[in-house]
Amino acid sequence: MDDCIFCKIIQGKIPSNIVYRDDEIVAFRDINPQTPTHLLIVPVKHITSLVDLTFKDAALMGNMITVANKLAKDEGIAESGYRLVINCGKQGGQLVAHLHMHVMGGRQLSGQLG
Ligand code: DGP
Repeated sequence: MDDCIFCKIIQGKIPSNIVYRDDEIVAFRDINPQTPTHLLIVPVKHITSLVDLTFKDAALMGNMITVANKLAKDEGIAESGYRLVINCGKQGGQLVAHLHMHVMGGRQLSGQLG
């Protein structure tokens, strides 16, 4: 996708702080962190949103969650706790139209969701 900011990050066309990469996914630090650790995990292939996933993407999603777990350990927040968030669509709060999982932690998070 030519006009997708996360595709450009994946392709190295715009700078970012990448913390993980494999054939399927890339993880980088959120430009506007809401928590001391705030990472974004994205699929390399352009998937617009959570709603576009099918059963064929089950392994990809498993990889994203497993990498989130690894990165939480790397960041030192696995024991204290962290939150994974995927916003989907306008009312779900999704601003960037490339599927991404937020990995957030490093402080006490609110019990409120939305
Ligand atoms: P969401 O609302 O779930 O679509 O979250 C989008 C997130 O993407 C938001 O927390 C800020 C982050 N973001 C937007 N543009 C950039 C960028 O150019 N670089 C990085 N690293 N993060 C970005």
